[in-house]
Amino acid sequence: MQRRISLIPQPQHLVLADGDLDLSTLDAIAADPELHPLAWLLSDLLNRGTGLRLAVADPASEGRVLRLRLDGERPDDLTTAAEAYRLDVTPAGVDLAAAHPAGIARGIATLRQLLPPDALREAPAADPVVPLVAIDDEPRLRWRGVMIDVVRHFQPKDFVLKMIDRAWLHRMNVVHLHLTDDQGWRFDVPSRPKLAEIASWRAETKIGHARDEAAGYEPTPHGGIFSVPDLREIASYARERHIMIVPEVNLPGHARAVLAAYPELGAGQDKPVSPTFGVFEEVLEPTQAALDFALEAYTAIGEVFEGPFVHIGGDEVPMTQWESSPIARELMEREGMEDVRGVQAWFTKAFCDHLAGMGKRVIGWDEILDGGAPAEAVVHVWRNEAYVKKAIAAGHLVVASPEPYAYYDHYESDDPAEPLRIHGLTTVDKVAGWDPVPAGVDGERVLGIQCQLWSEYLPTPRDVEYSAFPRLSVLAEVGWTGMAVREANPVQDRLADHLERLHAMGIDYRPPTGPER
Ligand code: TNX
Repeated sequence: MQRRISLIPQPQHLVLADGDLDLSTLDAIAADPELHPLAWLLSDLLNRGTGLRLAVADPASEGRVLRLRLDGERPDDLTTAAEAYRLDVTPAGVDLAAAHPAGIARGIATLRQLLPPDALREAPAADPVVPLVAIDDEPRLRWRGVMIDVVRHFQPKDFVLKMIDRAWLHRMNVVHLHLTDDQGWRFDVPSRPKLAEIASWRAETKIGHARDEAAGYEPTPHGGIFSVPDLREIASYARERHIMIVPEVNLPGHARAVLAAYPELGAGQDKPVSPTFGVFEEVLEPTQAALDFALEAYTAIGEVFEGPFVHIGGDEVPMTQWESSPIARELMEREGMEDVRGVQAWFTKAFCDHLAGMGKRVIGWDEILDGGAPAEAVVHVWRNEAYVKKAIAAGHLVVASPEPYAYYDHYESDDPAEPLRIHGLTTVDKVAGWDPVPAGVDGERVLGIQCQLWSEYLPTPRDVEYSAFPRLSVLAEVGWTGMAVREANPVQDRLADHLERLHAMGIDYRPPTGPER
């Protein structure tokens, strides 16, 4: 019988041979010293799901081993070459080689998918047996991410760690944390104590859909904040798995929570942390005090997460307050700005300069293009693909998250039994058919793709994962393989087998057959 092997994402080259390798017949995991942390992680995961105990040994070990080794000249971080790997499973053992430790991390994810799905459980439930294969693999795109919105509904640290693991299993490499918005501020800046005291809590939350005014309010306060040690733990957890955390501090708009704590940084209205969702006109005033606050927040977050990118948000910034603000007028005159959108550009440039001084690069939502942004800022496109072209024409690199394909707070079908979602319709088939590099676009300018889990209507981790999976699995495929691979071997055909993995990992996914009733 033809053996079936259903990996997601599909590796670029895979040759399956007859027979299996029982990892319990191996002596050890032999690894280069630099790879020992990954080797121990793999050892621990094998132990949990299968009961196997493989010690980590030095690379000179002879005999039958599971070998992890660095091979060839080291590519730069965040290149496709950095994530390339070769995985050979033969009767003699396992050989996983890569030029960069990130490639070893991706190869481990593939090896875990070669095991029986039950090996992904938290206690021994499967034999440590893998098919004999030769895999030669490398992603199509450099940035394959998922955004978690811990603001609209706070999602606890353990859930963030789980999502890092899930991203890892799908060979994704970015977890973007949306940490600040109108409805809350979710990371502690000890020098600004009112962020924890005031901005991280809201007194009530709008029930049902924003449109449904009669639905009323849930009167229970909602909140939460990550302490500095929480953030450090998230940072280390991601680093061990070669996943980049991109922290987002969304300014100068979506600022209701900051302004509830520090009203003097805005135009002076005294309003609470927002209990409703949408776009609000409150923004930071373009004063030195507001800028100092923002830069302090960026310094704090940039120090905790050592990765090269900080997300400055910048979406949906209404200009109404600045239009009538004498302070904004004065700035416009001083800087010779003709358009009030220049005020946002003034913030964007100051954020970019400050973060560049910390050795960081900025990424911001595509609205940063409207008033102009320094060319080194990466543009995170969310509105539609026209902005991919616009951003590239303006000299930027792009991360593509266009709403129709990458927003998993959208409905999954038009079945009225679907749970409440914000709007939209983003089916598995639609995600699977998405080519993130539209015709006529230089693929080198598209850093990659990302899906977004906005949580206005996803109040608990269970809701987030139900809406994320399996669409996120399909998105991982879209970032890893090109259209030719996906046409020859549709990801939908591999999904049923993959759902067994999601189930074993304890993920409460939405069944592709329809919502549960
Ligand atoms: C638009 S995408 C927003 C978010 C919402 C989301 C809901 C973006 C940059 N801004 O504030 O949560 O739509 O789908």
